[in-house]
Amino acid sequence: MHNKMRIDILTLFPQLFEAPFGFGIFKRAIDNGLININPINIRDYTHDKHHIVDDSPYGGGAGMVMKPDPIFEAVDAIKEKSEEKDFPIILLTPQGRLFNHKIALELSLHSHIVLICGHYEGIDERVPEHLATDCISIGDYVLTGGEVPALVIADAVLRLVPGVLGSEDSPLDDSHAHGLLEYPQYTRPPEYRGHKVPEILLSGNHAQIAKWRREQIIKRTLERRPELLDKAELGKEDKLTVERLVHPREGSERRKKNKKG
Ligand code: JFT
Repeated sequence: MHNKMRIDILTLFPQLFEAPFGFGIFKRAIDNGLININPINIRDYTHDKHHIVDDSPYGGGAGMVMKPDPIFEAVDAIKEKSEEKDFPIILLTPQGRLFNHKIALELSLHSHIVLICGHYEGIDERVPEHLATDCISIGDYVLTGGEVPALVIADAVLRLVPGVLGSEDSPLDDSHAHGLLEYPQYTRPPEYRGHKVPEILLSGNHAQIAKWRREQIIKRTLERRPELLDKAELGKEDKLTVERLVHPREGSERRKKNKKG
């Protein structure tokens, strides 16, 4: 089992990756040698005088397409140095499979991954067909390029590397690690602008607090992301909570009244 992770990011804008990893949790992890984030400028792998990385599309059409050769050559250079022989080479693209926590967990098991970011109207299809081992999208909306998706993936994966979060926080506690949304959290003051913290949380009754939190998890997930409940493995108590929320208690009067026929 590895304990370190390297992410190479192929991009036309390597500076975009400086600030996001230059502070807080990721800075500490880099300084401690747990993770290595390595932006690589695709333009460094051109051979012409003007370092051209794009060209007009075959068959016509608007805009420019990224050339395959600098990207293939940049990956060749990475392959020559890599310690892991079957590392994932991931292309960020709106045509990829949808990213989620399970994919983040799978990627975090590797000691080395490569992310390829494109721009313009897209990348020559030979990159997804013959170079990338995986194509991923972070969601159904349109961005200008693959850099922000690469940041999202790097963030989600790197925080799962042992030691990155420190010893206190465990990625096992994550919302989505258990497939449901989290319960609401509060801190001081107990009342702010007339809005009170739920009384149960100030009661000191830990059993009741645990029960309330579990109900909040079910309630929120049902209201905001009901499709997550279909996939989740619920206990008996959770199922009763769902039942109670979906069919709020009605007197027999009202039930008769609603019944048709
Ligand atoms: C957008 C993207 C993802 C992901 C890669 C490359 C160029 C711009 C573009 C926009 C519309 C149609 C190209 C990218 C994404 C996402 C990823 C590129 N563009 N064609 N947008 N939205 N969720 N991953 Cl290369």
